[in-house]
Amino acid sequence: MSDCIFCKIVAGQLPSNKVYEDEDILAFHDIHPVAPVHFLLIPKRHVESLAHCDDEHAPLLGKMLALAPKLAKEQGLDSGFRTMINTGRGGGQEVFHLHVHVFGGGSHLPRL
Ligand code: DGP
Repeated sequence: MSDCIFCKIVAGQLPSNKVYEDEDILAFHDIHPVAPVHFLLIPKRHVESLAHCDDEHAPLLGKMLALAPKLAKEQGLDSGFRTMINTGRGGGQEVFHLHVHVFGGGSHLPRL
């Protein structure tokens, strides 16, 4: 998607503070962190949101979620972390390229 910010980050056309990369997935620090550590896991291939996923995306989604604890540990989130996927405008999504927020650190996160 030529006008997608995260596709541009994947393509190296926009900078990012990278946490992890493989053939399918990129992880980088969020530009507006809500906690001392806050990074995003995204698929390299453009997928608009979780609402645009079906069975075909299950391996990719599983890979993304399975990476979250590994990367969180590497980022020093030893006491835990929160994962969040905002989906659609009603779900607070602002960038329409699927992403998993992973954040934590500091004293505590607010209760949901
Ligand atoms: P969401 O509301 O779930 O769509 O969150 C989008 C997140 O993406 C938000 O926390 C800020 C982050 N973000 C937006 N643009 C950029 C960018 O250009 N670089 C980085 N690193 N993060 C961005």
